[in-house]
Amino acid sequence: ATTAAHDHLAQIISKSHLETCQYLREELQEMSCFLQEEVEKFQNKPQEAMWQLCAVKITDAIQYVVEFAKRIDGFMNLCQNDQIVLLKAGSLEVILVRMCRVFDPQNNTVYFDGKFAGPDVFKSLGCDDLIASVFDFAKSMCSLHLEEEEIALFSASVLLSADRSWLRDKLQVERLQQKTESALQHVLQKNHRDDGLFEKLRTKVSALRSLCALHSQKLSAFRAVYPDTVRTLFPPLYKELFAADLDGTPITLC
Ligand code: 4D8
Repeated sequence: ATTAAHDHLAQIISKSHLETCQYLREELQEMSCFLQEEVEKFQNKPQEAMWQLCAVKITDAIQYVVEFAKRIDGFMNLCQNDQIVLLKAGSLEVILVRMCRVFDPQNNTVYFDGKFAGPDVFKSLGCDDLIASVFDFAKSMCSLHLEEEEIALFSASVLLSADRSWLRDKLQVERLQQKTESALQHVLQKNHRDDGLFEKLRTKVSALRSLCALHSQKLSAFRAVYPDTVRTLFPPLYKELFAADLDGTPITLC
């Protein structure tokens, strides 16, 4: 494709990203960290209540990712099955990519529920290993110092992964992903980032897959102990994406 075609796609995807990423990085600069007594309030929550809070927060963030997907050229032309397959497999991955925008690597905190929170805030989830891995991931994403346009295109290429199971038209997704990736490479070149960054991002893709697999494991373990909490208190969209095997929740994605 031509430079103009790459620029055009990069622009559309950046615009969609900026319009759907909830916070501007600058807005968050003035935000403070939770105080010790606030941290303790999170830590003293019952496990179910903290899980529910996180499920609600993740669901909010996912709704913005769905909006992002809908604005990507070509995504809406995919059949509904493939749109759902891509969102099911990729929306949490995109959230974890977006997390690096609201992560402060200096003091290992992330913007959560109004302030910056360290891993200790999530203690009552009982998933210390998952939280530690997610924070490590965010830290290493931050060390790549991606620009907003690069984050946008990387998020889009994660979402448009053509190797997801159950895709009906793999070829069509592959074409979209290839276009997005070559626009990303073009932008990296333009930004003089051809220092192996594209290859580093590939390794991030496999890290994302492990993190999401770990999240699913934690959810099934939690669900085994607290089935009613999940059934009655978790957002339907969260269940549909991560626990659809539980009950036949109707499709609310598209
Ligand atoms: O813009 O929507 O406000 C994380 C969740 C981010 C999980 C959210 C979370 C985000 C993952 C809450 C719980 C990333 C932003 C806020 C809420 C993504 C952990 C921290 C969004 C970017 C930061 C800021 C726990 C928002 C990983 C998940 C584990 C469970 C056991 C449920």
